[in-house]
Amino acid sequence: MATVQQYESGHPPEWCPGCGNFPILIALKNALVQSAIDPKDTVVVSGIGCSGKLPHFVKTYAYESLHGRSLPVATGVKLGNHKLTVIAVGGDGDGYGIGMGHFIHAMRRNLDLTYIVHNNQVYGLTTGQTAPTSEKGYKSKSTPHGVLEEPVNPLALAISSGATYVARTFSGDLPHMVSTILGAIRHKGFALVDVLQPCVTFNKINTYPYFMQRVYKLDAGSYNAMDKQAALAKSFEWGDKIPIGIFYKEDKPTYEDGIPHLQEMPTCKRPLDNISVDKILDELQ
Ligand SMILES: Cc1ncc(C[n+]2csc(CCOP(=O)(O)OP(=O)(O)O)c2C)c(N)n1
Ligand SMILES: [Mg+2]
Repeated sequence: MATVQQYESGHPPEWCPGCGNFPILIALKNALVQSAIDPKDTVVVSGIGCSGKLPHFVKTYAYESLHGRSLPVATGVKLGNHKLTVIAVGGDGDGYGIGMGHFIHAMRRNLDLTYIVHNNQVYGLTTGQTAPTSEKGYKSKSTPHGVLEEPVNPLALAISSGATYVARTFSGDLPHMVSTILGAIRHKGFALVDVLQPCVTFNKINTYPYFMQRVYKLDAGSYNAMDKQAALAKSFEWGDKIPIGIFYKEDKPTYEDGIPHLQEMPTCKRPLDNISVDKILDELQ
């Protein structure tokens, strides 16, 4: 079994002091250790953003892709070798803004992926513009009079689009993050982990104290995460109280389960002996 030290890449993160990305990175490494998956069988893929730097800081296979494109790349990796554990990470702008189409379609497919969204409700890397999850009225350099739109509700979208593990956690609660991310990695199907991640530099509204006063854990004893309607209703609770935990969980076949050749072996292991590259090239001309 690997140790947390074995997941150190040797590149220290350059996030702002106090950034909620630090505990997410620690939680991911601890969840990977507890998952007992060999680091060489793990791929972490990101888009672009402060959060998108994360693959640099974890010693697995890694890919920092384009803004909003972590899920298409993660999908390609998974279909190339479905034996790998594939984890996509990125920001709320990356996943719920420019990457929104990919987000919904990846969930419809129920690919066996873990998707961790560092939801700081702001564009961090580009110095503090309003994001799709910024609260209505949020003022920033891009919306100086306050944003007019309603924020995107990622959990409601995930539950209604076909994701089979839909969870929210908080970067101020390390044990909760570790168990939520570990559950997502172990889950067979598309797992969304939306992390409430204060941006200490640009978001002066959704701060650590803001969340400390509001966040509460869904009660595993009384809350039934298999009830889709109840999960959808719960996903709209946001205000004086903000629930964290597993909102929805379902066991159903993955996209990979429906692809015949993957039942024999991973795509990357298929022999190429009887494939004529010349013939394919001729057809393409
Ligand atoms: C196609 C494209 N459009 C815009 C950008 C500029 N850009 C880089 S990161 C980013 C938003 C970052 O916000 P978020 O995804 O929430 O990540 P954070 O930095 O907050 O972690 C933008 C707009 C880009 N790199 N590529
Ligand atoms: Mg952001």
